[in-house]
Amino acid sequence: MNRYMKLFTMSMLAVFLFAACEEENNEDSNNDPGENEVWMEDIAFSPSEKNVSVGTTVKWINKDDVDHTVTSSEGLFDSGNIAAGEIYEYTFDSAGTYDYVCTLHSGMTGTVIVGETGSNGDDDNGGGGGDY
Ligand SMILES: [Cu+2]
Repeated sequence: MNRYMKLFTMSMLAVFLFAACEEENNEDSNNDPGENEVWMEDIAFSPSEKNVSVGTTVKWINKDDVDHTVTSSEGLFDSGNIAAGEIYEYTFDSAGTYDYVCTLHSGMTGTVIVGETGSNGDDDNGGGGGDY
């Protein structure tokens, strides 16, 4: 009988922990940039380094209350001012490393690393991202 009580308690605990974790995950997914999204939040790009494959359209979403820009360091793209809540999109058609800045906030910088189609998964597993 004791053993059953212990098992029962353990399983109840497991269910409780699982529910708690799931709630946390849901919260995270609401507070994190989605796939192919970069958020402008707290005067920073998040994530500041983004790995995508060729042909990907990256969405920058301004979550701050102030304007930002997404401006390529090589002059490849320039969003102009992005107001609070606005979105800027750019499609990366060739592989490479693309640095960009916000021209309104010094030190607000980001990088998009575009890999050949099909090699992106390998890159992620290689530990470059750190998110996985
Ligand atoms: Cu900015």
